[in-house]
Amino acid sequence: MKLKTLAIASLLGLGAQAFAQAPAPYGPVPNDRQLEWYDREIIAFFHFGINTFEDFVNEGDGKAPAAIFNPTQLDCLQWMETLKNAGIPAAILTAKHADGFCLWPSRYTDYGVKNSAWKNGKGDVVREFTDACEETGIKAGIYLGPHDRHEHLHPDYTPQRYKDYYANQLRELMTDYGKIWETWWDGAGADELTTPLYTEWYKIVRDNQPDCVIFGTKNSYPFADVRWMGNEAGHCGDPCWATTDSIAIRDEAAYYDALNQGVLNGNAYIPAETDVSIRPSWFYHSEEDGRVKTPAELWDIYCTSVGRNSVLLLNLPPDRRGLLHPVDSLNVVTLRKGLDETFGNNLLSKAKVSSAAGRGKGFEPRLLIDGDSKTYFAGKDGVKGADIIFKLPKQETFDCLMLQEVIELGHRTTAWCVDYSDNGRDWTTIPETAGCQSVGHKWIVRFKPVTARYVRLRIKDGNASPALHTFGIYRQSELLK
Ligand code: OTN
Repeated sequence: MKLKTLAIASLLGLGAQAFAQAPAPYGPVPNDRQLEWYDREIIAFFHFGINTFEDFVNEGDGKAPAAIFNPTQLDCLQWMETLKNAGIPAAILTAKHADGFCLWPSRYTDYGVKNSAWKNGKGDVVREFTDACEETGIKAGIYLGPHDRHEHLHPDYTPQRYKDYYANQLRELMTDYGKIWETWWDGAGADELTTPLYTEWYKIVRDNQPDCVIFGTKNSYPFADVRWMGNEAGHCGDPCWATTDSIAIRDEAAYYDALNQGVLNGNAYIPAETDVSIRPSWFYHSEEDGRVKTPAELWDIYCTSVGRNSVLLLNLPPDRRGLLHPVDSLNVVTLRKGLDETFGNNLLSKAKVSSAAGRGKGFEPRLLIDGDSKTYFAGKDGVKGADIIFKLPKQETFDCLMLQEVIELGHRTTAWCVDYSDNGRDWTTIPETAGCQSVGHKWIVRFKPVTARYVRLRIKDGNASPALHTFGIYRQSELLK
């Protein structure tokens, strides 16, 4: 981690004179779970369950007979192969969706795989999923839907009684399946489940899986490492702050704004996770085979999620065979190829960099283009602005840029833009950057192609002096168009 590197440099005696001191963090900062989560960038969501075996059902009522669950060729390694080719390092499986059907042989219910036709009731999808994750180095996550329509049908159902049922199932999943990297507490239909219920469930996660990122919303929000982003269309707000308020906001519109945009200088660090399906539905339905999001649509979503300081949780629903459909796989792998082509060539990488701003040795502006996310440019304490000029070896045409902040040091920059010039004296602001505010983990802006010899990153305002580790300009890959 960059902060550690600098601390070691100063311990070795390189510090006092040779290196300037690192800036102090500003405001709430990410914990280690959040830092690891941000670096995933894209997580796969696998909605798979009894709904897959019903025609056009996405929110089952808990009454479908367990026997109908019967994938003919389930192969979780096939799912992982797509993730490996798509550069997706983590995945979350719906172990139980709102219909209550359990993909593992839970000791606490008969409603699940053990009463299905699949493998004569001897199968365990969660086991096959976590084993495949382990074998391929993918980080496994579990969605255990808090809302359970099947249990609601029980004549003695009360939220208090359900608390123990859910706790027992959560304990099975948090203890019997190895390391779990994320749990997902969907807020859909779960309003009656109060924060005290979640308090007990939270302890089960934390005691057994200390590194597990918790997605929380509504009444589970006090335990959240990451928040819901406010819609399922992939559109984070602009700005999108990782900070927000830890107390639930009563007013509905303000609540959705706080989810979508965060709260500048909010008192808690709870970044936004963006859940969106590659198909219109969350579960697979063959009727939607012609409506899979294209690489260009996925690129749009990537830019308004990962490129807006969020992490993309992309749903790839397995079909009735228990396999990913080839079009879903192809499109997400093409997205990765397009991302690699686009961001693999920073047109600033050979530029001469100059700035009157700068903290001193160890924090020079050229570190913005060295391709190393552990080194960074930082300004002087108390100076919130900075102009950094990049002179390219020759004129370049570009239509995309990316800026990344040192998130360990908090949300610092709050207003910035990018200008271009042919002579280094007369500058034009790229219009799409004129209102840029938040940076955070990654901010991407796309625009009409610009041709220029000079580029200027202009940090206009901040909570504190800037600390930025990467800046680049790019041409968008043809694969993404
Ligand atoms: O009808 N809904 O419940 C609904 C419609 C559209 C978008 C979301 C929802 S529910 C919503 O789901 C989120 C995850 O996608 C979070 O869990 C929210 O807390 C929940 O209200």
